[in-house]
Amino acid sequence: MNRGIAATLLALAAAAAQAQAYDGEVMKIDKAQNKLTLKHGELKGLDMPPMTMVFRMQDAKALDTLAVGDRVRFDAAKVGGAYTVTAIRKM
Ligand SMILES: [Cu+2]
Repeated sequence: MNRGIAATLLALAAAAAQAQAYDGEVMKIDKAQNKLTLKHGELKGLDMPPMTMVFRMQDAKALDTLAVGDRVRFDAAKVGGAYTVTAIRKM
């Protein structure tokens, strides 16, 4: 296989692996600190078992759309050493 094509396929596979959305439940919202506490299931992309933990929000305005007890789907990544919610929506 052409090396350029192989590299492209690897990049696409990596992007697909990172694009998965996770299930969670909102436990606490801290608008002043731009933080969100989620109870989440396994996060395969981050190699993390189910737990309750605090995330930083990439988009602070998203906190205005959430309430404690909401079930959500979200994406997360480690950004600058901090676990960060990169996208989130109510179920
Ligand atoms: Cu966690």
